[in-house]
Amino acid sequence: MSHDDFPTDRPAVVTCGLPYANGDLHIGHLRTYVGGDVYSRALERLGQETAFVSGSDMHGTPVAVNAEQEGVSPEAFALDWHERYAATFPKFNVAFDNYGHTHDETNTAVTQALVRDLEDAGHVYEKEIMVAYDPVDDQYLPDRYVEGTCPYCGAHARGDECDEGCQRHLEPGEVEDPESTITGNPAEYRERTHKFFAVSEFSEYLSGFLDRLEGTSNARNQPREWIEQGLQDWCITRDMDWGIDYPGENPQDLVLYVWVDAPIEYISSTKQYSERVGADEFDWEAAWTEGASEDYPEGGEIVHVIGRDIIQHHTIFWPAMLEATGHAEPRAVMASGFVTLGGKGFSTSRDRAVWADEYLEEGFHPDPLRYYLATNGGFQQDVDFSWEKFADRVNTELVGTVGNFLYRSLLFAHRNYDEAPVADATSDEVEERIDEAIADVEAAVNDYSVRALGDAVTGLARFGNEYIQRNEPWKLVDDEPDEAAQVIHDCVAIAKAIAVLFEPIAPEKCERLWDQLGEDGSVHEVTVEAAREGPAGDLAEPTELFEQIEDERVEALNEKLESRVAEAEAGGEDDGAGADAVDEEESTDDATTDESDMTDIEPISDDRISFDEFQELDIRIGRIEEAEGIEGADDLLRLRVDLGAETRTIVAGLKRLHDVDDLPGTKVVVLANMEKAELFGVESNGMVLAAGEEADLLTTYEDAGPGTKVK
Ligand code: B3M
Ligand code: ZN
Repeated sequence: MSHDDFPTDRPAVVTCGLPYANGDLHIGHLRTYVGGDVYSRALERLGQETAFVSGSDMHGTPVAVNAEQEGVSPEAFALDWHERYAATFPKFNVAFDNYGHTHDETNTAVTQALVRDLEDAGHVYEKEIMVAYDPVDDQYLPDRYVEGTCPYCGAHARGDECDEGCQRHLEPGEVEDPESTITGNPAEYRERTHKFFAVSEFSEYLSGFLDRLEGTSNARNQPREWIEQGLQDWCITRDMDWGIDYPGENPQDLVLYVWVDAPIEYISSTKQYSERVGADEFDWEAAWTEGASEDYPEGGEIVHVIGRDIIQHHTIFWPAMLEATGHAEPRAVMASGFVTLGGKGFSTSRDRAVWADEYLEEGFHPDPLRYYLATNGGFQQDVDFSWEKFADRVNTELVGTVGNFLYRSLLFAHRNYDEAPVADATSDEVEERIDEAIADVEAAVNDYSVRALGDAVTGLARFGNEYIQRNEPWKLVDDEPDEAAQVIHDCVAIAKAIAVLFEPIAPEKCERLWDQLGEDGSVHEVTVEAAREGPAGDLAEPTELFEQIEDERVEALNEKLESRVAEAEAGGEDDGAGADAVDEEESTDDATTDESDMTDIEPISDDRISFDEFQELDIRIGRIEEAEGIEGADDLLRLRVDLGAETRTIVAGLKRLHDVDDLPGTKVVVLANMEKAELFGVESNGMVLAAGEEADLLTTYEDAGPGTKVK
């Protein structure tokens, strides 16, 4: 079966994966939300009735573990983050029709009802399983409370996901050599009775579903392999307090697994939207429930926009749950690649990220970032962020192509004519080119390509520049006023089409353009038909829509980012001497201090290295000659270290932990062939080795002098 092309007569629901309410958003997160927002706006521009929904993911161990580490209740902790997210998305013009959260009444009720339906339909059974348990702390250890080894690939894994290895979802009891993430205690496995959803019964259905599924190809290919390998049933309960109570018979006081109630928030959030605007405007039941609407009994067009790490949940568990309970089948899953920095993944704990707030605090407008995230590479590819690449795209495409066309044509039009529709109609050539751009947008939507949506408009703007250049209206205006008027009319028509077609990507900028064009109402309300209608309004004096980003600005941004990342990394390597770790330590609640004292010893790694690998480390004795602070860095010292053959500058995170004046004369152990790094403008040429949170410096007993090799 193939789906009808968009726009269809059925309502669409575009959803974005719910962010866990447990930490700052960075531009890697934004890629999914911007992608979803661009896509849902594009559907609306095509005239598709669309609800765009999401919410915060409040439950589960990612939230509970972080709340516990901060010494606050998971509810207070998650609500705080939820409110921040709800305030952040609009700042990036990510305009959800409803943004709820999984802990609210709607989602609790919808989730419990759906799980009852699952039980009533006979798809849930009980099973005794082994659950990790911390005997010292007398606590069960679900999901991220436990770490160990992945039974499939041998990588270090969290309890519910092999996040560093094969990316598989792991069932309770699967992780090997378990230990508690909170206390570090080795865990035992204890027998408990849990509820299981019989996903394996849906293998055949899911194979068919994947054949019908649209979106990005990664969302079909990976799950096909999982089905071939044989699906396991899915444990849908957890031994925790934080979560939605399991609805039926529940003597062990279990809550539902977070991945049960999280996707159900897609339904709940749509319901809240319907309740707010009225079912006449948007009917959530008709969109989500099979048979609720006579006109489209199969339900609405459900499009899930997610990160590529949660494909399994959205293409196996979730559609099986929907199928089992008479809900609409998702039409498409768009799974985005990650955003990386210098080729490495973002890391919240290492501060290796470009934060959402940070971007705005730098004074940038959200729309250029939206453009960059939407168009820099295919949606499913990973994208490496750098300020250079960002500035380059902004300067060449937004400023040089789109902005330049708009400004030169609208300025010329405004100076020479009072009103925009200076000719009777748009020329055939331009009308055809606008039609082509509209067709490109339609194709992009049906290909689920947000990048192609951007290309459709830059292509049109490029044509506009070429058109105005070729026709040179400035030469015609005195002697051939009719011809000049036609050219200008055409250019304003192109500008109007750009406003409409670029709205999904740059909504705020396009609204401003709409005003400059003197058009009525809001560009957020029109469809692509408006792009065909030709200009109608009185032109206002144009202003430049996009701002150039200068090279010096890029350099400054890079320096800031690199020092921060390097400092965070140096902090990590010094095992706690960096700013991050110190801050975390300082903010640790008293109640947990004892616990962490007891459990500071990290397990000794099982990953052996060869003697040859060890030989690659050039470790030397050094003597600190000078030590001084570095301007702007709270933790770092600039050391001059005598290594026998030469004296090197080394930056180390020792400032808060040592008396700076005592350091000169101290013998230290130095990793001499450590990669060079620049921290706060100082090049660090080596690494001073230190132990533990207090950065206890390694030294020698006897009189090995500077330069002596450690072996
Ligand atoms: N809260 C976030 C993640 O794993 C998770 C998504 C839920 S979507 C229903 O990326
Ligand atoms: Zn694995």
